[in-house]
Amino acid sequence: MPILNAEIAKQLEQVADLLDIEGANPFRVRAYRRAARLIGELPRNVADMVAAGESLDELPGIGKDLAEKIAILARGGELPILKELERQAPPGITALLALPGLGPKRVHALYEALGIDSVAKLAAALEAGKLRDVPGFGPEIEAKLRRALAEGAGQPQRTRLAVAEQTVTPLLAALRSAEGVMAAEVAGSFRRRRETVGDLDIVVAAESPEPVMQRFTSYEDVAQVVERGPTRATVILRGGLQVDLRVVPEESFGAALMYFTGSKAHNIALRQIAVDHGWKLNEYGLFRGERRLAGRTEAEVYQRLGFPFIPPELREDQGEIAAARAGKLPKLVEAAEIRGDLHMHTNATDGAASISAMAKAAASLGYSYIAITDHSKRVTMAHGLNEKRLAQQIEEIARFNATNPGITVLASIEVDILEDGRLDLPDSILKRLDLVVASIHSRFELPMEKQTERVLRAMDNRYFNIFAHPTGRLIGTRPPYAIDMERIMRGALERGCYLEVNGQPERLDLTDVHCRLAKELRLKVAISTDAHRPEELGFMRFGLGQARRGWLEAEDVLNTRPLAELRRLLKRS
Ligand code: DGT
Ligand code: CA
Ligand code: CA
Ligand code: ZN
Repeated sequence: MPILNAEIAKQLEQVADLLDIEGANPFRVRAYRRAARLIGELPRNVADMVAAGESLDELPGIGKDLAEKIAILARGGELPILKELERQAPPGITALLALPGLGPKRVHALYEALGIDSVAKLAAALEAGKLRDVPGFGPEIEAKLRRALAEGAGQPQRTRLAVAEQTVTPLLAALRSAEGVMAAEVAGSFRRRRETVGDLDIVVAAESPEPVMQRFTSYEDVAQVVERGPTRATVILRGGLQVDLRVVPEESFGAALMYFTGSKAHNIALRQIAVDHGWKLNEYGLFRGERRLAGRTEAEVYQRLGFPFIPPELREDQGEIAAARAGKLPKLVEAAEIRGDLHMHTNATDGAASISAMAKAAASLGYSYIAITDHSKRVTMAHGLNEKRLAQQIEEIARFNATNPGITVLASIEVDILEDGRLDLPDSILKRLDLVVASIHSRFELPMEKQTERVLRAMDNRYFNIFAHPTGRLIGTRPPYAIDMERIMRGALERGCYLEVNGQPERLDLTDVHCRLAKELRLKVAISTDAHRPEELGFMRFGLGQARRGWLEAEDVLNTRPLAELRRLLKRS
């Protein structure tokens, strides 16, 4: 999907907020707010306008400078001024904006008068009765804030896994290069591949903790050192993400990694098992009295407890311990088992690359097939394909396949499911495709019954194969639409259709819970990236994380099958 006007507007609004908090010139702030509102309400898609080379400074109230910034955003780029403002602002301060009654002006006043730059400091100031001295604050707003805080408002935002990953990679490299470090790994929800993380937890094995602690707290991206002890520290990075570090001796590394990987519920269950043996399990190891039974590796600790290694994605106390005990742990699907990717876009619609560039990138991942699934005509902002353009693409794919034996490109489409359950293109063209991926891009608000029937009716079309991003949610910004997933899955089984786990970091639907349901019903799923550029084929790792959290094995996944078998599976009777 191209950048939506709403997304551009949101970033302009963020610039305005941060400028306002900083106490910048009100005219400048107002220019950004006006632009945000204009873009948000514009009937046309700004990304399209930019792509078509139209100049934006003809829009009312948009000067050359703002037009350039909007164009950057419309092309999917980052706004330097926003990055800079975010870097300068105290890390927790924007969280205050989420509280009732607190706009940027009042946040500015709180910061000026009392140095309040986080929800925690605000809570403390309220407690101490200090707020009433700040201009513009009174008993009413105080009461409102108290109530909101009591209800848990302003809690730190969770960070999407992919965003956290950008932080993790360089940070781990920095820690691994510190003197005397033997191993450094991320634990916590990140390692369990949750969709979002509250904070990062890093475990390091080192000869002595001091050099690692030093490297960690002086890391260039650290905005604030919250806590620092001899073997543990907590920092907040410039983007606002918190990182907990724990340094342990090598003989405890496995036990510490296990402890900080969690989940808490999994840990508690394991600890109980240790206690039942008369042992003790903690972050230093598994002990009988003073004697260490295990701790150097996780596998060793699990083994001593009587289990095989339990993959982190399963450690949620959702039956994995009983399964391990019974020798019935699933053999979770792995990256090396993926043979192809069944959902991606090209520059024929809103993707950035050609068919051949996508195919070559896929071949370099070792895939033997991909499906090209551009949007259909209804999705106008993505310049969706009509019958004629799709027919041309089918021919282009045939030409590519004829001259490139390394990988098979399947002709496909991401066809829009219309409100009444019809598909956006006629059967006469759908039947010429190798497979049909279908999805919803409109009328998210239909009641559950209607939404469910809409999709079932679409599946009645004999060319429908895979229902893509089946909940429509965008993590943190758009809730899932109401749909009866079990009915959809049973409907898919009856008709010979499949559902997708979408690897885009803000989608990741089906969820883990849905994956488990699919497995229980014996419905296979496709794990697809929905890539809009070659690098995004790597989003397979996020889809895999979700599928693994849902206990899926290779045979549960459509795109682990060799091409011939895939074709058989896609054939509807
Ligand atoms: P998050 O950060 O909210 O996404 O989730 P986690 O699972 O990363 O939780 P976090 O960062 O609070 O703690 C990391 C791990 O440390 C957690 O998964 C298990 C372990 N842990 C934390 N607190 C406790 C506790 O009170 N008891 C036990 N047994 N383990 C704990
Ligand atoms: Ca964590
Ligand atoms: Ca933590
Ligand atoms: Zn797509």
